[in-house]
Amino acid sequence: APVIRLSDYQAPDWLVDTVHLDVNLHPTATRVRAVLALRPNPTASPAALVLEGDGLALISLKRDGVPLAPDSYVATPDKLTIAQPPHGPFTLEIETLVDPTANTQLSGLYRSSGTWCTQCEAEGFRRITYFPDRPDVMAIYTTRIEADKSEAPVLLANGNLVESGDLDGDRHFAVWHDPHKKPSYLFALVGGDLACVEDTFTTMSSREVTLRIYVEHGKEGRAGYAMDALKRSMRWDEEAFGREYDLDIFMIVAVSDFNMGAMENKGLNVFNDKYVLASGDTATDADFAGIESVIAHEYFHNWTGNRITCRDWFQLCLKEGLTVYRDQEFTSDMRSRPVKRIADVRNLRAAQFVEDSGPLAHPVRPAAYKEINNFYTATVYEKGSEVVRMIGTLIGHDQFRAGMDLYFERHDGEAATVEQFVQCFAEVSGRDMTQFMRWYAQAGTPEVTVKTRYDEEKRTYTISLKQTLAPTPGQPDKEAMLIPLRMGLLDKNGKDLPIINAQDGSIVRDVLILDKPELTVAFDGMAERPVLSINRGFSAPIKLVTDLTGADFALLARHDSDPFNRWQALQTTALRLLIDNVSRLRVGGVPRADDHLIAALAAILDDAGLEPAFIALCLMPPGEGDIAREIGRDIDPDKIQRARQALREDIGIRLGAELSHAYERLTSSEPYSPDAASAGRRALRNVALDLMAATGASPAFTRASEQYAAADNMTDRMAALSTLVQHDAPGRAEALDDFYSRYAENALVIDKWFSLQASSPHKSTLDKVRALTSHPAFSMGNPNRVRALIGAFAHGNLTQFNRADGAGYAFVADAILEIDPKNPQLAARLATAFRTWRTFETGRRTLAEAHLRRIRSHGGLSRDLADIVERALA
Ligand code: HT7
Ligand code: ZN
Repeated sequence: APVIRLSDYQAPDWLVDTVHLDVNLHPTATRVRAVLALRPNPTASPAALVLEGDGLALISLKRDGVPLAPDSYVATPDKLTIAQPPHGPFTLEIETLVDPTANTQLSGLYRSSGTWCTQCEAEGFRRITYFPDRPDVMAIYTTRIEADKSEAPVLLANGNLVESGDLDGDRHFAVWHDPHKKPSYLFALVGGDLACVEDTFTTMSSREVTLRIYVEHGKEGRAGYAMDALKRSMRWDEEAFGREYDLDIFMIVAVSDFNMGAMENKGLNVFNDKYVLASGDTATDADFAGIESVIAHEYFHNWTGNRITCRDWFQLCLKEGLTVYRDQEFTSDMRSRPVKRIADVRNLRAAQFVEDSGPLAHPVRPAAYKEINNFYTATVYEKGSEVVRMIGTLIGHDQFRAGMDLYFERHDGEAATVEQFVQCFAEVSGRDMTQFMRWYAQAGTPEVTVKTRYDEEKRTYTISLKQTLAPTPGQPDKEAMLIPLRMGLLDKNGKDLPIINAQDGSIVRDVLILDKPELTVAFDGMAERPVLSINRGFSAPIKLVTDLTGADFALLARHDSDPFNRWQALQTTALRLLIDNVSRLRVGGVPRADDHLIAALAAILDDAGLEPAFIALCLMPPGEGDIAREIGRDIDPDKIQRARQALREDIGIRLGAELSHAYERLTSSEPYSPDAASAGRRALRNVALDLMAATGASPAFTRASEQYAAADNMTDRMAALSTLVQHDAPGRAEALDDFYSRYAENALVIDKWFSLQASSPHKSTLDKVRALTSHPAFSMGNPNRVRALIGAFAHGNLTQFNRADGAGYAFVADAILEIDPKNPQLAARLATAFRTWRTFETGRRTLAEAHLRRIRSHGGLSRDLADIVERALA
């Protein structure tokens, strides 16, 4: 496949002012008539007109209403070329035929449980009609849809409904007009027999907007939370960013076959039903939180993505990183800011740091790609959000908001670039952002080493910082980054000291700016050695290595005014212990215990002033993936699992009474509510249960069994089941069977049942997972099922995917090859599980590599999968 490079960007030759689509829905032969009003781009010099296609069959072609002579164009499934188009504007009428039922890729027009729907990002519109399918071609769309009334009583497209009516022979039609210019990737249509939940929202300028959520019949009762989240998102965007909704109607359609979470099509968001449907007895607190953030994310795209879109796909972070930042801020305001920050950082480290340190590492704004679908990554999304957050840290809240206002005002209706975005903040703040731009261009996670020194005589405290950035694919040498480190200094009682730094301007407010390879900063007037709290709130997405002692971390864990660093101090302490214990286990030793860590955890558990959700996070030791990442090479996953289990057991034994007390205290007789405070109490109670069960003591298993049976909500039932399954407790099999029979009718709940079994560290897991692929509820054709079972195994089960005998790799490689011909995007995403292969000990490394090579040598791989496998092996 050819490499597409940012440096080759050229403005489009032809522009499209309007698109009139006439879509005649049929299960296997949908006819699409597209009338494009084309005009030469005044800033380019058009020669031929070349429109993209993908698997299309052309039926007819007219220019200004007149059929084109067959020798005046060339149409292949992938391209339509008119060698000598007119010199001025003209209309092109293109008729194509597509087969939605055969479309298993879920890109373009496809069917999901009988519903016709579209997915056009990134390059799906070209699977519907020939088009200049690039985001900088923005047009006004009018869509007429025609279908059998009985098969598709609901016909939807972007914008506002302008006409509808009945036709002969049980047919009917609807015409939708979207007054806003948009790129083709935001086009959508839906046709089906769907139920609808309706509400209204009054905007800040008193306009009433109709809100509709379409779901399968019988599922209306599970759309209420999504509707509530939508209304809160709309209000928040007005209050936090001054952004108002801009159509008369906003629609969401939930479908059960979807490659990602959701899609922000203008006025007609299409969602994976996992991110719409929830009730207390079918969805966990985490599911509710997921729905809230995805609903918000897609809604926020209306301004960051739709009104202002991307000039080209290299600018993907312009809409995705910024919109993730906005949805994270929304959740922080709706729920707990510290808890959200910790959750986001855990996720960033687990997904993005791993990506950044392996063969698939790429900059937040990649410079080249072969398959754009493979760049919807944690780097573009989550690191992209961190980069936006750092701009806020550098220039402060008010200037950040002013920069956003300028961006909205200046670029509304445009396809913009990252430079244009950052320029807005440079202008409002007067700050030179040249060096900061390296965050968009250089891949890899910077490592900052901090050494501290206290001079008792001079009463100065000195911090020496050093930054390094390891080579990543295609980037052997790196330049110094501009790293904003929010910091504080604590006295021996844990109180914040004033930061007095007379020497230079490297500290602004409480932010230390590291912009050189090395920097030394001195603080004067220190009567005693302070304790450094640095990278507060995780102000920069870096790896931090400090010379802080165990006692320093104990002080931070107990007193830091920054809750993130309180949690981080505990994590760092636990990680140091775990890594030491992995080393001990590898030479045949036994894990040691850490009294200080246990004491610190006891203090947190006992601190009535802390939110339960925060305490729950503090009690959870670093995950197996965190430990593996920290070790970085020659990894033995079994030892990691044992070291972590030993720590959990130690916590469970030594804090048994406190955990039991917390468990009882947090037992509630209130009816279920998904609000953050109630969810936090459940989180802590369930962490306590799991730690008690880690001891292997039967009373804990009895408690888990009782909780499973008595639960009035999915969070508690699932947590109890998970404890039974993860610890291989007696009663595990019965509980799993019971769970299946209770929820057999609900595919989204059965996905939890698949995932739970796929994540068990037990050595029988692979056999179970293999057997489950033949279960009637499983399907290789449905992305949610595949992710729930095989994805959970490959991405979430460190020991069993990376089995020493390579059987985990063999199974996942086979699944990838089976999925690829049907759904390349899904196969490629699954294949990223192999990206860590070089970090394992020789035996596993050799086996993983062999399976990657086996995939690569398989004939007829999709471009998506070939790209991932080639980069993973490079
Ligand atoms: N912008 C959306 C991305 C997306 C997507 C990309 C490729 C293939 C299928 C897809 N479905 C959705 C989702 C978002 O970030 O909001
Ligand atoms: Zn997005």
